[in-house]
Amino acid sequence: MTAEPPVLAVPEAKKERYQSLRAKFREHFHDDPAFYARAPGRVNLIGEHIDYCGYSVLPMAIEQDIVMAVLPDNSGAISLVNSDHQYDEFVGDVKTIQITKDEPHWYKYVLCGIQGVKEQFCSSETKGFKALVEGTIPRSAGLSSSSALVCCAALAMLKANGWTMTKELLSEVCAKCERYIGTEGGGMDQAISFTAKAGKAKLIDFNPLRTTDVQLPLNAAFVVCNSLAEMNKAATPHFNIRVVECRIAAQILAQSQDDIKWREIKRLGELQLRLGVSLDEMLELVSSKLHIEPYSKEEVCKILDVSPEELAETSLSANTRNVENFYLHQRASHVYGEAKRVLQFKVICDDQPADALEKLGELMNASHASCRDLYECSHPDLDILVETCRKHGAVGSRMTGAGWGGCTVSLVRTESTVPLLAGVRDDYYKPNPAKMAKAKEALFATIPAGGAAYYVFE
Ligand code: ADP
Ligand code: NG1
Ligand code: MG
Repeated sequence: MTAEPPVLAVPEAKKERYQSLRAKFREHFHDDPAFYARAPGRVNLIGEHIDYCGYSVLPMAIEQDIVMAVLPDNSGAISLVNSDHQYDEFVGDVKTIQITKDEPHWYKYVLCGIQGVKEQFCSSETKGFKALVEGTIPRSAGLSSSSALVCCAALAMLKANGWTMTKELLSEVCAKCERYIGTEGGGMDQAISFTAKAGKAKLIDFNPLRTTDVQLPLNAAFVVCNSLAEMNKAATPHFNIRVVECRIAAQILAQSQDDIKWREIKRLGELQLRLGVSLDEMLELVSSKLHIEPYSKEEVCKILDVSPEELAETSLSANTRNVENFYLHQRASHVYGEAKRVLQFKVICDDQPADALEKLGELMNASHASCRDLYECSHPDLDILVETCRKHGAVGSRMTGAGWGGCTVSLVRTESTVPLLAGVRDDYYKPNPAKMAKAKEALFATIPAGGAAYYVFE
């Protein structure tokens, strides 16, 4: 995986959309775009909230994407307009980008991508660009619209300057620069957006980043249902609280070991590597060393022998400084259990036993239960949706993405897709006119789509 994102001809089926983007670009900028950049969203099949702990995840890209029509600007100006007029226009300069962690305005995700690329190339003549941005990924719904926006902006910035980077480096750069928005995410979303291959899911390993194609069973289909409960991850501390709980759990477990300095440990995965033991042994360690009752900040400080100010330095982030209770047993149990389920999922896909679908479905159901009960990142509507999907034929169903709203992903036998879609439409969307009005975009079957690329008209 050392290739750069490809330059492709706009496919026949997409010409109308790209022509319409070109028309909107002309209308706004009175010029033609030079190229188009596209980055897809993703649906995570299994491995939730474990990428930032260092564990492998198993997502696939979806057809829905962010596309930018782009024209380089030698003056260094960045001019952004969104085809969705709820988003304000933005004008700035590439030399003076500032990404504050207060309000997560849409254009800040674009600036993250630009800044990430800019940092890789020390040039005194950095170009900016004009871009018309259009997205079809449901927003704040766990399908990674934020990362698609960051990745697409990075592509635009690269090509506007005549620079190149491999997909692998882009994945790492974009994972890092999306954190400028304030969330301490892992690297799953950016890696799948850049490296996805049509028809395949991917196992993504971190440190170092590595991706492996996963062949899903041929009779397996996936259905995504958006609960329509929105959750912007950068606008609340929920996401970072989980990151911090995992970090403190790893540090307290490290403190219980004679030969490990807890300050050297930031992730649950690092601790397992240092101990050189299995995930089952890590689960036993959690059970024996971490109590079920929440830890108060005072107790954490006492165990680690630090002041609250020092804890803020070693373990907390800007928006989690005031958190007083940490559910360490539950969060660490989820992470080690979920990491194990990802590996089991991959083995089933590789071996394809006769009952592969049932086995994969069981793992997805167990993942949902763990997200709901141990990680507490589900939402009542997501719990209703997974039940509804199972009632209408899903062999497995779970929340996907960060949660607290957003989407479910359900595994279904290919021939049961249509009845599942119809049943969920009737039970979940139809009784509520506001939901029903959005059902077309909210409820869809999906197959593994291709990764980020540049497009040009031939
Ligand atoms: P997710 O990545 O799960 O969709 P996030 O909370 O991480 O959710 O990011 C959602 C944010 O990304 C939105 O609030 C918006 O700022 C930005 N965003 C996503 N898609 C678009 C788009 N098409 N146009 C403008 N901003 C977008
Ligand atoms: P979403 O839900 O797409 O914002 C976030 C993180 C992922 C991962 C998942 C939970 C970012 C950019 N994305 O995704 O890295 O941790 O939650 O599995 O922070
Ligand atoms: Mg996101």
